[in-house]
Amino acid sequence: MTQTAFITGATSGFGKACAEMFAEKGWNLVLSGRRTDRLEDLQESLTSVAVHTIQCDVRDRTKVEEIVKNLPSSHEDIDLLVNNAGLALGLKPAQDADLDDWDVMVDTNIKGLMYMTHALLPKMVSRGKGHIINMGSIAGSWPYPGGNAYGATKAFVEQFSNNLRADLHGTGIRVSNVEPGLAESEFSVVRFHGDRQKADAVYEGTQPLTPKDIAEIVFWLADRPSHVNINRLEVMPVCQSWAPFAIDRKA
Ligand code: NDP
Ligand code: 8X3
Repeated sequence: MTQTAFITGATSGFGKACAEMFAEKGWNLVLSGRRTDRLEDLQESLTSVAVHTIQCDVRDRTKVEEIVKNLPSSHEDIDLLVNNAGLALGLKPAQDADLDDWDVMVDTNIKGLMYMTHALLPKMVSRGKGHIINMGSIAGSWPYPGGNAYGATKAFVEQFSNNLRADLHGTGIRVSNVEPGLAESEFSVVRFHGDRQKADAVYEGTQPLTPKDIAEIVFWLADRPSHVNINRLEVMPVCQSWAPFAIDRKA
């Protein structure tokens, strides 16, 4: 029986790589994002499976509810939701950060993920089948300067994932949180508001994770036998690890 995955943020980076990976493995797909040209390109390139694309801003609660309610019959049984749409904006210390950036991160990474989950869960529960894979981050567990609101949104994703598991006990629905570290995508271009030079500098001299690395992990999680739930999976490139605690020493 062909399975169907709903991947948010499929127009770039991890989401696009997941779309390609799941298509290669024969899954039918619902792909969403805001950029219609990218969705059209995906629709054209992924010809081996049934692909349904939806232009949707996950911050729009009414729209999210509407698109889920109006899924075509060919794609209405969602076996996997990859809650991937998200972003970081800014890397300034909290005292200098732009409050609008914080609003967008909270609205997308927290509220958008909640809206998608809330819209799709009832059907999964009634079918007694489903898997939600949330895209967290190492920033949800480990603080770093400038991570402020972004890291906090990903900490929400981690705890929300755990609490979903508690609520879904006995339903057969699986929930996993993937927590990647440094990975090259459009993430840093977005974080630095389009400043490509600043974005490139993030990866200079490193071998970061690739979107394909993450897609392989997401597929592996989904492909475990149905009695196996990976709760959280943290992954960094080898070139990344932790720094010592910062200590302010007065002379
Ligand atoms: P990209 O910027 O390459 O992709 C982000 C995707 O999210 C795009 O498809 C974008 O689509 C979509 N998106 C952003 N805002 C919205 C919105 N309001 N509504 C709908 N879709 C939206 O970054 P990544 O692939 O790297 O990021 C994917 C996820 O992985 C994010 O949640 C990010 O926080 C997380 N992550 C990234 C890491 C990294 O180092 N790259 C590490 C750890 C986690 P569009 O603009 O078309 O709407
Ligand atoms: C993205 C990874 O380290 O830039 O979530 O926050 S990091």
